[in-house]
Amino acid sequence: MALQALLWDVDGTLADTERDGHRPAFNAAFAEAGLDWSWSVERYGELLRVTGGKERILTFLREDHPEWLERPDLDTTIRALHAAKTRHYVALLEGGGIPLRPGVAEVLREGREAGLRMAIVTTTTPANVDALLRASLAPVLGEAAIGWFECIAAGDVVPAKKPASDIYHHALAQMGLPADAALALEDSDNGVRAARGAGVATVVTVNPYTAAQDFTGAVAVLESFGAPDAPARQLSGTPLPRDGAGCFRLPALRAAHAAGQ
Ligand code: XBP
Ligand code: MG
Repeated sequence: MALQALLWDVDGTLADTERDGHRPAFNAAFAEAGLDWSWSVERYGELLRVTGGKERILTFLREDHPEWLERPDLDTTIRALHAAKTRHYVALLEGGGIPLRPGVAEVLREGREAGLRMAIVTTTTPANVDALLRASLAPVLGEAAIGWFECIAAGDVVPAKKPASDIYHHALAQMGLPADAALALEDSDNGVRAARGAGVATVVTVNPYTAAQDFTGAVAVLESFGAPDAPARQLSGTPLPRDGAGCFRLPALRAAHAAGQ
């Protein structure tokens, strides 16, 4: 089936939000609550194997502070910490934003101009998506670009987060789209498993936290989509075509989708 839609992951794919966005927001929430927990860049990388902020805090407590699991208010405490973390994350983005990754704006624009449908398919909290689109996407592509995503599938709307495929099934159902008409853009092994489990062909753009992961099932793995001043390498998979400046753009994604059928 011809490519009809691009399904975008957010964290690590649209922008490198984890190390300098989510991580400091978690740490600010811990400090605000009077807790002496602080996630280093390295420790956060380990905790990233668990998607979802509330789930990540619970995993951290299991591993580093098991005595907390006995507390009757554990669930409430995690929810409160996570709500504070979301507040800090949104404020951080509003205070300056985190840039879109190389080539993301160009691929979005080409997709839009070609009449492709687009959606967000993410584990992160909806308020975080909204903040990122406003702070990082709108200044580059204009306010109207926020509306290019006909569906924002995010957070707790499904019971199981990535690597479960629920969020992809949810987005496809919302869009009335068969899986083989879509291409997923992801940055992590959990994302690939989620998309592939729903039957959606997937292209990966890695980041420093995910570069060593196993992307079995992805059609292609790229460093990034690339920019004219910073062309990207393809790391594995079906060789994808580049444009004259050495970048991966919509023709590359169409080729990836065709190869993934
Ligand atoms: C992203 C995540 C998220 C963020 C934090 O995964 O794992 O949990 O780290 O978001 P993906 P919340 O890129 O696969 O969507 O704290 O809002 O859960
Ligand atoms: Mg991601």
